[in-house]
Amino acid sequence: KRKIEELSMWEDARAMIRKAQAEGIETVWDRLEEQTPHCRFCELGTTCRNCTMGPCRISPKKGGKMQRGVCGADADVVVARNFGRFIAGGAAGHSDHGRDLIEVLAGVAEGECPDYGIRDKAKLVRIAEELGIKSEGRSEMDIAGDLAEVLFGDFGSRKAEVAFLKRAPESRRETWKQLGMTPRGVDREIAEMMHRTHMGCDNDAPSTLIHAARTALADGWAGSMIGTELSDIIFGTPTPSESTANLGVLKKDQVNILVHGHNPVVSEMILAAARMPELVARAKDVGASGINVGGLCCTGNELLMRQGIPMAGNHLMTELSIVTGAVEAVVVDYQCIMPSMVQISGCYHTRFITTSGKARFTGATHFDIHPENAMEKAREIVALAVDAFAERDASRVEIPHEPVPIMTGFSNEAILAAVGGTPDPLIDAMKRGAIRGVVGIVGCNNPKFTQDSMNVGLAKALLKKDILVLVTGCVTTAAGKAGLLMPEGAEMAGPGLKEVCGALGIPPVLHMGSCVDNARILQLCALLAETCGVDISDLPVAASSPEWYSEKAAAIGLYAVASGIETHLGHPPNILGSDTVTHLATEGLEDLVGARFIIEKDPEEAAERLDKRITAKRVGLGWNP
Ligand code: NFS
Repeated sequence: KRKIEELSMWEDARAMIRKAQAEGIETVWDRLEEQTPHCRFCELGTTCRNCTMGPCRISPKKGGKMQRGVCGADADVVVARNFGRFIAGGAAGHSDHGRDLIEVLAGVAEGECPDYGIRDKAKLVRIAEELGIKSEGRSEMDIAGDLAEVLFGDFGSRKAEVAFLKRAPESRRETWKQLGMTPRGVDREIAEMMHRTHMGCDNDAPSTLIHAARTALADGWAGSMIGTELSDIIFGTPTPSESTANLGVLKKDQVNILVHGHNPVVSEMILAAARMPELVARAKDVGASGINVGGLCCTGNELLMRQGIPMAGNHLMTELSIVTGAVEAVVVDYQCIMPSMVQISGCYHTRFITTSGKARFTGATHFDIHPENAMEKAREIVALAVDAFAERDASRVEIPHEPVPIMTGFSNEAILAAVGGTPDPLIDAMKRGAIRGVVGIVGCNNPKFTQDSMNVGLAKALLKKDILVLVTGCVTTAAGKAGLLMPEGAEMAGPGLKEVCGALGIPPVLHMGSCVDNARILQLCALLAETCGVDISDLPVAASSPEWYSEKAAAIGLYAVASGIETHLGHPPNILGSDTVTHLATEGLEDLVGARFIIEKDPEEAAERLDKRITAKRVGLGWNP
């Protein structure tokens, strides 16, 4: 059995794991132990359940029995098919999220969603113009309607390429064209991935992988990018602000509501309802001093970036947040929500509330929220949470420790504004080596790792090498808890980065948002490449997802690599059963798209390898290494 210290690097997590154990509450780590050892065939990616002649498994022993499934598929084909479907799942998640924002925008334009509006009018006009929609002399609602129309079109089958693809450098688009990797439509690429991996279709591993990359690119340059840009238009483009993080953000004397999931469409309404005087008064009536809304995972990131709400935690803190006994309600939309949270909520007075028809949980209280009725439902939900406060058992409340301060809100717009409006000062700082490179550390927690040890270890190792770190998703709270999201964190950086951060008053690790907001990083890379007159793969930039777990994270990794950004993973996807697929991912892709995956579980070693790439790219650009 692993010691508590091996499960998480954080004191707030360890305290809650101890409390859960004392109270007999099962957590993700208990279930991982029960599931270990995992099925070896599944780990290698060599099980196939795509038809009922099987299920089949391919033996890792070369030359022996079971080298092919009943249909004749070998390990390469089975692994590639499984990986392709894995990517399709991730791309579907981000992209369906993006589509939900188009629906809100369309609803706003038609006057059917009175609870939503256009908070960033300038961005609406700017994006519309970028996509060829005339704005002059037209009403905002007309422009919004046209923008929604164009972006709905990105999901279909009638375009040669998705709209935002033109943001990518010409050279990159040419590479995609040559390889047959140009994403045409989000739903099209995902559906085609499912088709190709049906028995009897794409039986050539590299061909399947190329389409997997195309599907991932549809996510990055359309689904996710639409999610980000429209969220900014509807809810406001983030600007730098301060907040706090860790379980200490929960308040003993207040009604605590945690928002969990991904889409700001619901959580923004919950926050607005929680700030309504009549609901605050209702909270006071039940003996609380107010209503406190905290964030978990990516919907937390969305509200942190735009509204500065405190972050209670990342993926592995979600179960533990309820164990504090101080949470009246967890309000979820979709993605990354452990079904076990229903059971854990049931051990306390916590109301577990679902809001999306796409993500129902047996045993939860469901409010069917649509853009048309969102505020009315949000008020009902907050009222329910307030009333639950009366049932809180004070003897079971334990809020671990003081929250730490964090800085957030670094959208591309904010970063460019901070350096004077154009990318040039940033490029100059990179040229002279004050900032030697940029690495986006993104993604999840996975109970197979000591929580956040890789996320934080890698960030710290890179900072020392004067590499600026960008974070999104669940790495945000990790970096925040480690003190890296404050300007003072620059003390941990090398001399060059420390100087730049000091001059600008910014942290050495910049929080850029949720996981769909990795599209911001893509766009930033494209902008840097265009300004330098090179391809994205020529830049001294890289990406990493040290503790990733989800299909979505794999899709992000693949669109990063396919966009020319070398990407480190702390552990491999389930592909090792195929030499062809493994070789392509870790070597062959370099020749095709100018980047590849690095698999490395030691953070220092991973930093070395990313640094090597950055150094080589600096030399290539004629910059001092
Ligand atoms: Ni990203 Fe966000 Fe977190 Fe991982 Fe899940 S919340 S979309 S998948 S676990 S970073």
